[in-house]
Amino acid sequence: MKRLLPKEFIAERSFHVEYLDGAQRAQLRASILGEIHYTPPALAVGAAPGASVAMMQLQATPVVETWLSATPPRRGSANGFDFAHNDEVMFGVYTQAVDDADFETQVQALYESLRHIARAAGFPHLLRVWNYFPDIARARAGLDRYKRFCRARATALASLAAQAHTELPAASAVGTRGGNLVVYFLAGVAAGRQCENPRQVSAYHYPPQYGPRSPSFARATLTADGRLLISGTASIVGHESRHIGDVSAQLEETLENLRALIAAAARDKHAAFTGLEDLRQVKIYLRHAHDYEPVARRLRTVLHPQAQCLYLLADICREELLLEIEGVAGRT
Ligand code: 3EB
Repeated sequence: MKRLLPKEFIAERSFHVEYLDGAQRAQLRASILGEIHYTPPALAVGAAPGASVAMMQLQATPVVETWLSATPPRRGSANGFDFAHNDEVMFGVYTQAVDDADFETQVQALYESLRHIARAAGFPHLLRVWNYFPDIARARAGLDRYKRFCRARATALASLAAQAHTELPAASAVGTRGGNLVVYFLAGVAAGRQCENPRQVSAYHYPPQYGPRSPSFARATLTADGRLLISGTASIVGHESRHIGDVSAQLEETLENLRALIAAAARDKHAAFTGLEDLRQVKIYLRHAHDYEPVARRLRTVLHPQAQCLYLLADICREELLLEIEGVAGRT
């Protein structure tokens, strides 16, 4: 028996994400909060905020990550961000060429703008952030670009990371093979609830071997309407990478992490989901295109038959990691 949702989680679905093809998007154009294109990109169907991310899609049918609003969104732009919002949630996206020498200044400034824009529009609660940039492993002054990114983001988000409780958003930070720095976010009028994974050290408590500032993100955010926005999840137990060089073992460890996170979130917050079968939209980042077939075959056996999957060729932030999986869980 599934527990009923407590009252605080009963709400209309004011937004959701779908992975759609061109024809489906054209019909929904007035409802689009934002859209993220991967390679090959589809034609734009309207004036919604969006970005192109230089990651090759590996599944047979290319799709567009389409964030939809239950009510017609209002759109605007400020400080390099394009955004759209309804009465409950704001979607915003930033695209710029990376400036390698000044990357940390660039990241810190964009995060400060992001917080300012969202707060000023009435969406003070950061729920979920995606971070994509090229050359994630490239070193400068002894630090790779991901560690530099983490240092700059930590500075900008420091006030969200109090000792006992964090208000950090769920996140992904993944390397592209070219293109721009793209950061996009969801922010809410209502706070989400941060969830951590009992199998993993919280990323914001990673020890200094992973960089001078720990990564500023929560493992997942439970939204006010009871959906779980799950951060990029990899074959990490405690804080250490597991199964170096073995993609199928990394996949199983990652699935264990996802199961543990979903179960912990459901237990703590009385939410109506329990396992991998509750994942509705799933993004799978693979370092090597040749891992697509075995990974997709295995995921078809564990995911819900209606789960939408988007496979992307990408660089994971630790060089030994071969895959990373994120998603949205929750009955609709
Ligand atoms: C990890 O668990 C893998 O820095 O925003 C996953 C999700 C990872 C988000 C981020 C990094 C980030 O540490 C990497």
